[in-house]
Amino acid sequence: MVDPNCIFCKIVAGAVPSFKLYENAETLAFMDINPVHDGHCLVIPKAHFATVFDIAPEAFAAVARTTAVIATAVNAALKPDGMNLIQANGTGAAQSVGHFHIHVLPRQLGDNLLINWAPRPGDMTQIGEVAARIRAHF
Ligand code: DGP
Repeated sequence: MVDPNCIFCKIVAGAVPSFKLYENAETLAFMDINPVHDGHCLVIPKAHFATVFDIAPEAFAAVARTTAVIATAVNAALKPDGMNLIQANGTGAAQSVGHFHIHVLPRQLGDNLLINWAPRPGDMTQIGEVAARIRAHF
């Protein structure tokens, strides 16, 4: 299941570059290009499912297993004040990429983050450096 117009399918295929953290047969974890805080990354199924309403249960389970691994590594690498796992479905929930994904989102005390945050361009050098710190914890 691949959608040729999907940016995350292109990342899975290697046609679009990303800071990959981890992958296995079913899932891929990579850095978010618009990080809210350092360490903000995404976990996706390699197969294309648009939302939680479409994803196969086995694929959701595989994403959940990888998310636990990634969240633990991000926590060890960056020691944030807390962490949210966020998953959006549909425009009303501010889903902007129609390929199922879970945000692993480190938090800082007092950041007053709204769930529907405004995207801001990331610093690619900084994102790459943070990815290396997280990978060191696998
Ligand atoms: P959502 O709004 O919940 O659908 O989150 C989609 C996220 O995907 C958003 O935080 C930005 C990120 N994103 C969008 N395009 C790209 C891309 O080409 N590369 C990477 N690494 N992340 C992307």
